[in-house]
Amino acid sequence: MSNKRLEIIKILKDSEGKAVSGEELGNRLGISRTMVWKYIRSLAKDGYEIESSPKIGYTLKSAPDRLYPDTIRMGLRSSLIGQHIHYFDELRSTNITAKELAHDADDGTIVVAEVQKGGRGRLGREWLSPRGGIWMSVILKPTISLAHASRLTLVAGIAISKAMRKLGVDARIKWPNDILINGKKVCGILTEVNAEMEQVDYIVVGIGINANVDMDEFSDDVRGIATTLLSELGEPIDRVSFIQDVLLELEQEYIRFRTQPFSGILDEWTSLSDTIGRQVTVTTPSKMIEGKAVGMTEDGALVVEDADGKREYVMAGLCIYTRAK
Ligand code: BT5
Repeated sequence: MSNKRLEIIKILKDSEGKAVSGEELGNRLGISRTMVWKYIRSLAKDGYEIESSPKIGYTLKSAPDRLYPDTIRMGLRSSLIGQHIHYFDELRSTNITAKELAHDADDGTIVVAEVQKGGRGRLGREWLSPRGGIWMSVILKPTISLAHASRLTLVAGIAISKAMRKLGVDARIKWPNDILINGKKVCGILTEVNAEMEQVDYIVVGIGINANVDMDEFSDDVRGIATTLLSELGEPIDRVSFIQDVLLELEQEYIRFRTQPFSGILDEWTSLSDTIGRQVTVTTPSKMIEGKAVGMTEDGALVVEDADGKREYVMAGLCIYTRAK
């Protein structure tokens, strides 16, 4: 979006429902009233509802519910994550596009799509991504070893839960990569790593959030296990301000990750965890582990203790709760 269009939106937003004359807009932007009119028309084409009354001026009635980069950048409080935004109305998967862009991209670049046609979870599982959700991938380039890459999933989980909790929902993290509200999945995280000689080249953290998604868009299977922010809150959220919040929380956690001992992040993860303290069954490709989830290691492995006190450490797997806390 051109800077002039952006400035017009900003001025109209700041005037909080009061009309701004074409003359004032023209003066402030250093352009003619005819040019102002042209910009207003092009904004209307993109879904901005702008009332224009002769002699009085222009009033912004509503902005489109779109995650346009300029709209996100306006009011963005993070200074690294989200500085570069690649936006698509429709994509196969933001993770695929992020991996294509990653090599030449700056740390903190994000890829966002309104709809994904081939969204993916772990092990190639399908991730339903209809309109109204937040489907994005964050490209990160920390100087860390491959062994520590999975820690970024925990970092993202903390950031997203914190942003959701600010909306007033009881978001909790289910190991390893789900965010739940009242036991139902509202968000999934898919972290993919590219490394050379044990040194991380880039990490793509794929984040799928069921924000303003209509539950009817889901298949019966997914409807049974999923929830959306819309249905938890009973009204749609402002996706732009929410994504700005997620990016800020993510940046703060990312800085903490790079500058402080990992133990602080582990403690926070544990306090937001839905899994620790529960009886679980974790299925991995090679075995099934049953017991109580008692903690998490520095590498992101879940510690499961059986009835005899024997401990197993699980890096990845399908975790099912077998009994309530
Ligand atoms: C995940 O996998 O939870 C990771 C999902 C990551 C999605 C993001 S969106 C942006 C980026 N681009 C991508 O292509 N992916 C990332 P997993 O733990 O394997 O869970 C997958 C399972 O969740 C599926 O088998 C379904 O049962 C269920 N599921 C599918 N769509 C869902 C949805 N929208 N909400 C809740 N559950 C869903």
